[in-house]
Amino acid sequence: MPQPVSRLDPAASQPEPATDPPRVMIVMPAYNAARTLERTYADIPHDLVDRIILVDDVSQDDTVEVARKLGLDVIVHHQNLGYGGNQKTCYDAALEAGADVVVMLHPDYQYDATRIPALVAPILAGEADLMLGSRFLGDPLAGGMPRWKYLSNRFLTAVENRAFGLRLSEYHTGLRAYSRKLLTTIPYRLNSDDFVFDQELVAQVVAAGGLPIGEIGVPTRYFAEASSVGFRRSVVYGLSTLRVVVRFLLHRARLRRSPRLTKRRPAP
Ligand SMILES: Nc1nc2c(ncn2[C@@H]2O[C@H](COP(=O)(O)OP(=O)(O)O)[C@@H](O)[C@H]2O)c(=O)[nH]1
Ligand SMILES: [Mg+2]
Repeated sequence: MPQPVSRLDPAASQPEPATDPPRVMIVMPAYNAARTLERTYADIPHDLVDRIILVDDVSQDDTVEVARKLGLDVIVHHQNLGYGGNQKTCYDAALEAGADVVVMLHPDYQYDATRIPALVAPILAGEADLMLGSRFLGDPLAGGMPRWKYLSNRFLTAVENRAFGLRLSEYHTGLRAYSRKLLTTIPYRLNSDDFVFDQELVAQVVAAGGLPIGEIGVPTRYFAEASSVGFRRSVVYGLSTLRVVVRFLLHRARLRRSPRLTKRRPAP
């Protein structure tokens, strides 16, 4: 019996060259998370995750001690930079550490970390570069979201969907995942140091083009430690979000170009 050709080819019997599995890293922008960090950590799917980086933004509690005890990679800010400033350090550190997929998870136990495998799956499959864990695919009011937050979220989401040409169910979640390609394409360092950072990032992704966005449903959890943002800060956040939308529309219409909506020069 003649052997199949491939059997006769010595190269064909060699094992495939080993490729490293993609590295999934979690980043946690932390501020006063000592009471919720252990619970958040316990729900992380550790077999999937290469590294967990926590950036502490000068917490007034024991966040740093708890994080070190859990064995996380801890980076300490010496000045309070705010939620967006914190995330800049998070993404710089994850890219530096060689992450292929970066999950941003609030350490306040508000988002269900057991959903992370489903969140990152489309990125690992090369089908998405940004994935959002949406509370609005379920019933956020039943999960305890205050009605005024629910309504303002719905309003801002409708405005953003219209401007960005997307059909997402929410933009204001604290559970997100990004591909390395996304984080090296968009200039996130130019964004605000405040909460509106998250909205600026989505506008940058849309402006860049070619970075697909997806979402999965996550449960809504509200309890005292999970939410420090009150009415006044939410109003500032809402207005800042509308400003992001206006900036995006002006940029797209070429009426006023915005450097932060322009792609980064590709890394050599
Ligand atoms: N770096 C930094 N993070 C903050 C600050 N205030 C809140 N955060 C973090 O931002 C995230 C969202 O804040 P949170 O109060 O939970 O907002 P809400 O859940 O949307 O009401 C949480 O992970 C907080 O730890 C701050 O002043 N600086
Ligand atoms: Mg929260």
